[in-house]
Amino acid sequence: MNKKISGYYFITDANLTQKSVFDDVVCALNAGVGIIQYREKNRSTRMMYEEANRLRKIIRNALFIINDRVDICLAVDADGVHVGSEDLPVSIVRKIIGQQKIIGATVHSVEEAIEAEKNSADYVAVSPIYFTGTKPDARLPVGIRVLSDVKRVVSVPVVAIGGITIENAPDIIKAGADAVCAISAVLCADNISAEIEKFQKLFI
Ligand code: TZP
Ligand code: MG
Repeated sequence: MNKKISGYYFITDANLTQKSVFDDVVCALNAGVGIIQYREKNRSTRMMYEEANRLRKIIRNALFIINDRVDICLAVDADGVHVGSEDLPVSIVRKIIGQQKIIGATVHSVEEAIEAEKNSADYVAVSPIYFTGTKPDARLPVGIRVLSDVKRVVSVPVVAIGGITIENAPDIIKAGADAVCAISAVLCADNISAEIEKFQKLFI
């Protein structure tokens, strides 16, 4: 598999799901998404491992990324891990997971993006672009300007996240985002696959 970090980037959310995280991932796969991140903040390590392992078995044609947890990434042989400023530093994650796996890093500024790339992040996620109610501890919105500034200075793919909707996504892509994550906009929709397809069309 040779998938890139581009297009619509799907992230699970057990609080927003209407059926189950597993059902949501199936909808994302049916829409042909290229990247799926398992993001779980409230379960025991054992339950996370079991859920991630179950997802690993069905995610074959998309990149499978684990949020926060390097151990779960290795345990289920996911394709990579996504870390933020409160997780293990990117340079340490690289030492643990080796050269083959993907590391994504959340950044809030140009300086953090440069640092993440220097430390071998494979992509950076600029966060949050706009206000979001989905992540209670999200920082203040950085806006579209930081996104375009980051795009100008790093050579790794740039992902945009936070408050993204089908209405504002075109501007975000114009500002340089290689990929967009939109959690509530997709998980709260009546038809998750159809909603994802709307985002995917913006990249054609
Ligand atoms: N990281 C930064 S903002 C965010 C995460 C996980 C939540 C984005 O959710 P939404 O519903 O797309 O604003
Ligand atoms: Mg994190």
